[in-house]
Amino acid sequence: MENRTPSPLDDFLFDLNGYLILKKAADSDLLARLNARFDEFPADLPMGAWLGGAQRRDYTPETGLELHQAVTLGGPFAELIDHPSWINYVRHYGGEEKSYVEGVFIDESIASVRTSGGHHPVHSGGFRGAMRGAYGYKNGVFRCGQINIILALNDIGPGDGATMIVPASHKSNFDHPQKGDYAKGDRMDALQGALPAYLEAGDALLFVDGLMHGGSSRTNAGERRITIYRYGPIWGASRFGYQYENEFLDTLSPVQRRILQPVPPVFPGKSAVPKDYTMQQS
Ligand SMILES: O=C(O)CCC(=O)C(=O)O
Repeated sequence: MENRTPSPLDDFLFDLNGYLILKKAADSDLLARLNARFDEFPADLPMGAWLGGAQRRDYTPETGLELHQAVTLGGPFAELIDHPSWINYVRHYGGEEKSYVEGVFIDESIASVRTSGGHHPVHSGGFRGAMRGAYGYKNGVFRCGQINIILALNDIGPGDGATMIVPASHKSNFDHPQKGDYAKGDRMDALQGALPAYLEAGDALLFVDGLMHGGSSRTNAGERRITIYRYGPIWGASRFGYQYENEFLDTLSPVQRRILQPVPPVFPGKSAVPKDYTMQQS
């Protein structure tokens, strides 16, 4: 598969709205292999329990099963790291192009299963947004702090708990008066200005984390299955402190490895003078 490259229209729409939908990003073979692995997830995995190198860590009590460090599940999950449908997009928008720290780092990778009643309260937005997820464009280059790729593993339509986004809210100067309280689990279904991102299996939703977003209530039976991979600059750090075992990193291609660990750790007395790891990752 050829690497897809953002077009001038993509740049215009991403700048305007803060998100893009990449149609048919994953093919049916990759979807089948990811879904086969999801079929094996134990539904009763307790919060905090590990599945290999991945840990159940639900963002809220109502998001449903969220396996962090999903990338360590290997195979199809590792293929997503530098997937040709989006790697050039995330490098372009979040990879500090044309600087001495060019490249991307995956900050979080999540496999998410949502069942009826589940949702994720709205969060982010330009108003008092963290630098970590901020939208930026200056002097002809994008400088976004975090670009999320949500890949739909099954069709997500009305009632399925679609991710919702508030277009253009990455540039908001005001708080949304109906935002509600994340900590209280307020639902975003009726939030004015929010749109559900309906996806067909294999489509990917790309957005800057500084866009207001969350997950609408799932009301249908069955499961919504997605992966969430968050890409940021190479000098970033894991939000929750997760580290990779060298045995796992050794299974990856050099490009994939650099995306998970752009700057290998240097321990006192143990290494030669460190290299400058600010090389391009292609
Ligand atoms: O689960 C969803 O649809 C939204 C996910 C989300 O809000 C997030 O990962 O920050």
